[in-house]
Order: sequence, then C-alpha cells, then structure tokens
Amino acid sequence: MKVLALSGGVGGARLLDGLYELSPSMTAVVNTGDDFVHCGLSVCPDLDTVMYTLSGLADETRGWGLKDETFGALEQIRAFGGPDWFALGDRDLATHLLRTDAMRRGESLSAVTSRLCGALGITARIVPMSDEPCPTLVDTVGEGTLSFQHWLVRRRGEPEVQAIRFEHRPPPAPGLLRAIEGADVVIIGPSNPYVSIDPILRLEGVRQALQEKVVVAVSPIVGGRAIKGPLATMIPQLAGVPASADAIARHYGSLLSGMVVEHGDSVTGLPVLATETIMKSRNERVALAQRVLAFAAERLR
Ligand code: FO1
Repeated sequence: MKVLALSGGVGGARLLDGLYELSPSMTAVVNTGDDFVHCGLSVCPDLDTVMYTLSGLADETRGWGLKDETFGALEQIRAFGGPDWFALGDRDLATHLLRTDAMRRGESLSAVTSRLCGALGITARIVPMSDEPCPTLVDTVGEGTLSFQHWLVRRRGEPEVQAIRFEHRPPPAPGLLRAIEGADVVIIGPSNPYVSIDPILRLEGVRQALQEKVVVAVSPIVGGRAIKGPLATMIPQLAGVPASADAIARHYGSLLSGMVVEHGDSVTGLPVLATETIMKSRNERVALAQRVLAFAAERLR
C-alpha cells in the first residue's frame, strides 16, 4: 500500500517514525511554515525533526534537535549579547550551515532536503510542502503580528491568538501533487492543524488532490489536552469551542475519511477508530501506525 503522510511538529514526526518502519519507501510532506532565518541561517524545524527522528538521531526528550548535543556556540552567542532565545545546538548547526550554503548556491529546498536525508540513510521521500518561503504569522492580542518562532519560542506561545495568517501562497513543491495522486492512503499525523497541517492544505491543488483520496487523521487532542504544544488553548481562541478530538474533526471537515482518537474520546459524523494513541516508545509508534494503516485500508474498500 502506497502511504503518504502530512506532517508537522513533534507528534507528527513520531507517528511518521512508526509509518516509516512499516513502509520504508513512503512519502512524507512536511510543513515549512515554521521556517525562518536565524543569524543568517535557514532553519527548517519540522523538516529537521522528521530527518532526525527517522534517522534515529533525534533528542527524544527535548522533542527537537539532535541527541548528544552541546551548545557551545549558543553560549558564545550569549556572551556576545546575541540572540540566544532560539537554541541552535553545535551539531544541529551543521544542518543549517550546509542547507543555507546549498540554497545560496541555488539548490532547492527539496533537493537539499533529499540530499541530507539520503546522507543519513533515510529511504522515505521527505518533501517540503513548498520550495518557496511560506512563513506562518500569528496575529496576537496585544502584541500585534509575530512570526511563528517568535510567538512559539521567544514568547512561549503565551500571547492569545486572534488568527493564524500566511502572507504568501507559493506553489507546492515539485512532485508533491503527483505524490498525493499516487498514494493509496494519506495519513495526517497528530499535528497542530492550524500551524502544521493547514499551511500544507492551503497550497494550490492540495485539497483537490486529497478529495479523491482516503485521508485518515490521528487526533492531536487526547481527553481535551494536547500532548505537546499550545494547541489546547488555540482551539478555543481560534474556533471558539473547547479543545476536543471532535473539534479537530470539524476543523478538517469533509477532507477526512476517518479519524483515529484515544479511548474515551469521540467524534461524530465519520468512521472512528478509538485506540491507544499516546506513543511513549518506538514500539508504540509502530503499533499505532499499524492500527492506523489497517483502519485506513478498511476505508479503501
Ligand atoms: N523549541 C523551543 O521551544 N526552544 C528552542 O530553543 C528551540 C530551538 C530549536 C532549534 C532547532 C529546531 O529545529 C527546532 C527548535 N525548537 C525549539 C523547536 C521548534 O520551535 C518547533 O519544533 C517547531 O517549530 C514546532 O513544531
């Protein structure tokens, strides 16, 4: 079965790790709305979290960056009074240096992503949602419009969100729409719909391509709470309803063929699989991925 996943954030990368174990030649379409230039370097957090997770190099505790990391460069940036609010690790810097250099020489984000992932032995196809910048903007109450990382990291996601906005609508990355058309099932990971999945869905042609497909989403909300990140407060702020798996299903609307939720959570109006969705180990990631793919395959019939 040809599997394609839409992913962003830490939760999305964890399910992706399980899907990758079962389908090593799968395609992952990854959010680039979190990307920004920091100290002159092109930083692509969601692409890097996927690359590090699938290659086994990710720091599972921190949820981003590399394990066995040191922060000597960051300490020296701090000593100079430079911007230390975004922690770039010494080994992580290698990714940003090589990617920034390659893109400055004209290599596309897709090409450099494929090259770096290949160098780490990743056999899945990791596709940025677009090769052009598409920064996510956060309109806040009281602090105006902030860039995504400024809101999430520098301000710890505290300013109340009025709207999530995008100033550009670049073309999808080359081959992205064809990859969706060629997939048997599309899995949306347990990611934040507003800032990790919507940036992908709003690109030209993506929703249309998905209409023909079996699309199954895994709820990022369990028992009214988010496992990680600011989603549980964003839902009431943006949708005016309490955080729930059902609010996630409503957000995606007719796009979904089915939804996977945690035992005890419920969703109305579409086929639901209630199961263990909290992934505390790699085995649990693979086990959940197995259940998600079986549930998606049933929708194919
Ligand atoms: N998140 C933080 O909360 N604090 C950081 O200092 C931080 C640094 C960082 C460096 C590289 C990278 O790829 C990700 C980093 N993140 C950090 C996580 C990042 O903000 C989020 O993973 C995504 O943007 C949201 O999924």
